[in-house]
Amino acid sequence: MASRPQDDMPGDFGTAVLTGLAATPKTIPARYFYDAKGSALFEAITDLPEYYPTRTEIGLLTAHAGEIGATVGEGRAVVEFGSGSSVKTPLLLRAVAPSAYVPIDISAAFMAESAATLGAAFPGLAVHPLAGDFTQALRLPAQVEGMPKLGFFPGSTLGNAAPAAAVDLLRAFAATLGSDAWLVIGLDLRKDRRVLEAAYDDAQGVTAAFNLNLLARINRELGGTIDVSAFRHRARWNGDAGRIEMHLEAVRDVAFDVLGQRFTLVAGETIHTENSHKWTLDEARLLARAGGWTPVTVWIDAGAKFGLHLWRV
Ligand code: AVJ
Repeated sequence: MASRPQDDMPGDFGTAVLTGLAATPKTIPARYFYDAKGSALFEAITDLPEYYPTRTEIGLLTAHAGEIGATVGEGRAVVEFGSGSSVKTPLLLRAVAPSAYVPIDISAAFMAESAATLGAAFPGLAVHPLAGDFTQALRLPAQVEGMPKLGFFPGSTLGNAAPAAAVDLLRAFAATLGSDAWLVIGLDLRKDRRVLEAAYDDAQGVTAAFNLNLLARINRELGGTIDVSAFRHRARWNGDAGRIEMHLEAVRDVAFDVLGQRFTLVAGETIHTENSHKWTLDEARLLARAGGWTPVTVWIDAGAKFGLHLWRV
């Protein structure tokens, strides 16, 4: 095959890494955590004693999915922003008896796998995966045109977005789902910083491995020469911004190459790898309104750790 100019150009990951490492302060977008190794490490995080969000949200869905079903009614098309969780998605689908299920994810391969698993668990349910970027308003598959929609965005994944981007994302959801839509969204609550910092810096070091895997991924996929042992995992609560920040901190002066470019950090300098915003209930309500939604119901666990919200467009 003839050589094309693109053959020598970095892909999305390479471009993001080169741009982020050239910036001050250095940063890499959190979405690049999730290669095969990173996805497996995230699964392990969700089982950690310190990481309360997943089990708390599953508890809320188990307790209240029936009320969600009674409120939104049967026969909607459930549209999940993300490729679907093997535990949370079935809890919702069982309760709302949908006419169709549309998972939306950038990664068509990953989505096909989880869509097949769900299809087997719900025989007779029409599953129409959509490969695309859900941060933009999308045209849904023709098969669900005319059906009223129920959006699903669990996991407090919205927390990765800074406030303005979070509002834009919620507006894109409203545009994608159309009139007569509902949204079930999980949002982590603000709480004691010790609880938050432990959730993102667990005793077994799984979150540290998850964060450091980003450097290993750069070495694997972009021919990076990073000495991973020159970095340590950092998780700290930023109270002004209302978010947990994860960083990779250089423990000494360090230099390395990525895609033929040289980068240096001085001891103590960090690469900012993730923001995970936490909201009070008032902030969550403001976020809903700014994003084009009307808050209807919120369910909170007994420890006031996590909120499961039901919003109407
Ligand atoms: C998948 C983005 C919701 O922010 O809690 C877990 C990712 N990072 N531990 C979160 C994550 C470190 C998680 N989200």
